[in-house]
Amino acid sequence: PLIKSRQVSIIGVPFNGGQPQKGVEKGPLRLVDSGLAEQLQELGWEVGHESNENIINELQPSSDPDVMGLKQPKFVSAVTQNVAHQIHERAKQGKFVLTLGGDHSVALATVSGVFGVYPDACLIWVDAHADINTPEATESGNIHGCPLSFLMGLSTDHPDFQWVKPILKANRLVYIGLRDLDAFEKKTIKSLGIQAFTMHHVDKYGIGKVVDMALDHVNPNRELPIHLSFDVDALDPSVAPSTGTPVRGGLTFREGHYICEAIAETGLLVAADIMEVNPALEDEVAVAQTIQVGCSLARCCLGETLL
Ligand code: B3U
Ligand code: MN
Ligand code: MN
Repeated sequence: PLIKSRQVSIIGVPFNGGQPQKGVEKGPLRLVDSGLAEQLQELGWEVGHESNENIINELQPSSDPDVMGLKQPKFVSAVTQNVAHQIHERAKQGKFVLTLGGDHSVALATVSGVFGVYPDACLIWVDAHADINTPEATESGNIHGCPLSFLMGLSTDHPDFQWVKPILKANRLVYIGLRDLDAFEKKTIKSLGIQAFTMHHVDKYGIGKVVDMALDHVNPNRELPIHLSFDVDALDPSVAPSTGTPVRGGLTFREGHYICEAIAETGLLVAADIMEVNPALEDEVAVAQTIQVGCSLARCCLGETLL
């Protein structure tokens, strides 16, 4: 495996500024409180944990008006730039980086940090949404719908995100689970030739073939480092109900886990994000279910089901 140390660094990012709903900032601590660190130790990993519970509030600016149609740009920028450095340091130490969101704008931090250390990495984005809107194109203004456009250099003129380097090439990105795309996003995926496996493809080919095809595209020789960014809304709402923008017709429990298992099995996974768990949404049973699923996806990424 690429991570030889068997050390994992859990980075909690209790941040909600990339979208309007409160509660997603409580995701990371709930995942850890339910025993995630101990579970990973059980799998033979040495576990470090940085909760970032104190830094986020300090980074909130007193005034943060919309800029170029984006909401809370200064807050999102400050938090993600800060966390990007932290993730870069951990990855550089040879640790597996497990980031717990927080909303998906935090991928600005995870992908920047990880690709700074592994420039030839590929990114597997598991999500109901494509998160590739530009400031010009976004209809919501929510930055969690935009991180990939910055990381790919499609949005270079926003003053608050000049620190984001365009490190992600179209042929190093693959999507799985898409089913709720804006018109601009569809057009962009097509025109850049980004490989995308929607739920239609999961139905058509089955998840085993989809993951094989996804890896064949971004990692044909199975030699490049892999970063997995998993938005729990990729899962069906019956599997992960407590998330901000649930969309019907998502991945089953097994399909979601299969993705993590198959990627872990390559030995090339160096970083994983578990994003958009919102413990303030739905009832306690739903929250507990979503937390459990988040933990078990993370464990699968770290080899739980490998013999
Ligand atoms: N594409 C829409 C909706 C959305 C994106 N990500 C989530 N929702 N979670 C947008 O706001 O950009
Ligand atoms: Mn997302
Ligand atoms: Mn999503």
